[in-house]
Amino acid sequence: MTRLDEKMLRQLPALVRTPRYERTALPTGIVHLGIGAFHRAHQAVYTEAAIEAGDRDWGIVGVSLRSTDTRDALQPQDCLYTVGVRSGEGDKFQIVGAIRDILVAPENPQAVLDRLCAASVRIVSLTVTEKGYCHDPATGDLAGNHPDIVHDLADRESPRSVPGFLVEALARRRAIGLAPFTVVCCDNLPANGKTVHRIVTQFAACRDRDLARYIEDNVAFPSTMVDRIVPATTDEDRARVAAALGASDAWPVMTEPFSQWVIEETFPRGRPDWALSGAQFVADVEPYETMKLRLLNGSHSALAYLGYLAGHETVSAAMADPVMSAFIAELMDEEISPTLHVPADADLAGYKRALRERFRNPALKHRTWQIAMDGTQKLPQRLLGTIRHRLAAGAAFERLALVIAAWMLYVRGIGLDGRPIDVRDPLAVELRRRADAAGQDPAALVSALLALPAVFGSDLAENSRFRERVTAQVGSLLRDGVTATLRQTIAAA
Ligand code: CS2
Repeated sequence: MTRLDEKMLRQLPALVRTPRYERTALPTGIVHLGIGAFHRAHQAVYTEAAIEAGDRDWGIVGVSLRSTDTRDALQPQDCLYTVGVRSGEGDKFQIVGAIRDILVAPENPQAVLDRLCAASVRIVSLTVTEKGYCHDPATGDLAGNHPDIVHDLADRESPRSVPGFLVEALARRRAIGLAPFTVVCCDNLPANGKTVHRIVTQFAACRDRDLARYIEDNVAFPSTMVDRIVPATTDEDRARVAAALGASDAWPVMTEPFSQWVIEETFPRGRPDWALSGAQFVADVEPYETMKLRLLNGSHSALAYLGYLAGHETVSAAMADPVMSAFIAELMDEEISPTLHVPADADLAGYKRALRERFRNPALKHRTWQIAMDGTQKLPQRLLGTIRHRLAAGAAFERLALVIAAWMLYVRGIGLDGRPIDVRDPLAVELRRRADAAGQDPAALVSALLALPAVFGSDLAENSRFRERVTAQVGSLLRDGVTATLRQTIAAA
């Protein structure tokens, strides 16, 4: 079968949407760090619409910070790829052309710095996942002892980390008299613009105070709330895309119809007209972000740990379990919603209903295992902030405690059925060591894991109510299993 590329575009079936502009003429306006599936199904699609509408300044150069996969797959396709939008009502396909080149940072960090210092580049956007910022998730501060940070402070010319690349590029632009780029974080971090601003300034201050002050005064870091569910692409997806295109695409992305992007309007050097595809520009993103992190991502992590332990491979399979789905609805309504400042234009009940529908989308095979990854980086903003809020209000948090308990059992690396779990987390080895030492004793497991200040801070580790509720739920999961514990938790409330 022929491979998707520039020459193939005109032969694709009429129902497949293709770029309607001259790609080769696009200058690079955006360098995107972390060119994974999420960026390609979200921000790149918004940028594509702006380019199609005539705003030609915004070609994207993607950078992979680790693996060569995306570059190797997309280069033979002239960086073209398919976005497949899947729902119960069928599939829609679009070929996106906004990405013009892909670099692999470890192969040639100098080439990445060169691109970051191009005069045409006005935006650097990021989807590098939570752990990509080399920070302490409990405090949001730069992790000064992270090996990549230690490396990048010693060797400025060939960075490995996000702060290392951003700060070196900003220093070089300043030295040659070029205005800085705007940094747009599109990861699920709390107050993501502010958080990345702080991490970058802290890194710069370790190099040179004056540079830190320059960044402080001159670089914009708008916060954004990004939302679109994008499961990892499977071979079955590739076959589906090939059948629709009549050509093969080695690296398509599959997603849902829903997409949302709420952006703080701080772009001193301009931006694409992302509003054309529905992006909302607001003065304060935080209420939207907290609502999304706590309701969507918090419930997602609940479905991941409880669902995985109950034997559900995907989110939609977990949601098809009536006890699990009743639990998720209660978790949202009773324990998460009361902690939110709902944005004035948001309809909370409608938002939650839509969320549960999205989780049920039977056409998306979103693995619980995928969402379970990197829990130590995700729990603070998804669940622990909500728990702190409930503790301070003297309110119940039985359901939230159950999710933390499920995470604790998950990271032991052995399921309730005795089968091994492939735990992916920057702290996986440490988690395993602590869990092994605790054995089958719930109190010992909870103590061992709560003593991770980067995740729980010191306040939660010392809170006896929190410790007690989580320990009780760990005990219940071990003794009675997931479904009985869900039932008991629902009934107790
Ligand atoms: C998910 C998110 O993998 C995960 O941890 O919770 O990637 C989620 O799908 C997105 O945030 C949806 O916008």
